[in-house]
Amino acid sequence: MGFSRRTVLKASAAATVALGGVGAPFVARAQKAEFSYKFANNLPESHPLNVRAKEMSAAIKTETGGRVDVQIFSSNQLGSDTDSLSQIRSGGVEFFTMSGLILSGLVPAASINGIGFAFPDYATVWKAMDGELGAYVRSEITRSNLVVMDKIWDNGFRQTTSSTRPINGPRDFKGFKIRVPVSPLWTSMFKAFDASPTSINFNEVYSALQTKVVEGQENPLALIAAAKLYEVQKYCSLTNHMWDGFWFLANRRAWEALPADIREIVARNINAAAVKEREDIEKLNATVQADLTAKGLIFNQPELTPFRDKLHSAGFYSEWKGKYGDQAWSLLEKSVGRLA
Ligand code: X2X
Repeated sequence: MGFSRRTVLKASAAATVALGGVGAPFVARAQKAEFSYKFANNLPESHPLNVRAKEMSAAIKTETGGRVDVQIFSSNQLGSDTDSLSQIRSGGVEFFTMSGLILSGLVPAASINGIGFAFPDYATVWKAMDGELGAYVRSEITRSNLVVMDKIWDNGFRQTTSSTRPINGPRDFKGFKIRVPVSPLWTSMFKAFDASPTSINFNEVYSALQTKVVEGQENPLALIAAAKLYEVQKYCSLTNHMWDGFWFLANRRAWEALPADIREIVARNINAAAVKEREDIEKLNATVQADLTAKGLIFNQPELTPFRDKLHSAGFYSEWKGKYGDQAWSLLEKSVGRLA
């Protein structure tokens, strides 16, 4: 130790003097919140989900008089999606947004909105997810002992990028080395296209593309832009093959530790932020393709019917109908029309 006791005493006395009369009330106001909760997610800070989450956190702090502090950890700072799913269950994190497709590792029904080419447009998505289909999925999530907020956040309709070749039709998927999120539905769907899918968590996608461990990946345009995937990809094919969203999950013990009036404030602000985030993505969708083109990505719009036909002939729809069961499948078909 380089300090004598006297030096330390002198230094701390000096610090007290330096803070003076201003220090004391400031320290009192900066008291730790009664409920300091971590919110983990896998998206870059600039993505609308994190922009709206920041506003949401500020509103929660104000409305609860500082009792609740939601701290946001973007870009998998606290671990990959797979890690975060364990943490939300154990209470290592209190809040986490996760794609229903990945959550299906724990709650099989949660991937149902990702069935290939099921949703024709956003109007149909929100009607289903804010309606009966979403309610069914949330009841399944609740059964797994997680808490889930009512409004699902938008990730978007997913498009395919590649460093080697554009995808003009299902045949171009043959042997295509594509990264998919960790989820049986994704693997099954790209296998049905005769592609060669590899499950990789999102926090490793950029480097997997950069080092060419895989040729391509698929994600919504808003995220391709926010995560700068155009830096390591050349083509973007508008395959629009599925709609994906994020459920806002809470650890049950942490949620139930909140008094009822506080819970109401927190849930209301989270759901309001989700609705605003959906609008942000919708607005972004009008301009993002032009932005990505300016950044060098080459777009093409394949005809989509042959992709859907390929999934049919590979038995994809009947296989998944069997897995979800008749109740869930009929809720999906009630929203989107007949699939299998
Ligand atoms: O991992 C992905 O590709 C992402 C960010 O879109 C999901 O969370 C499914």
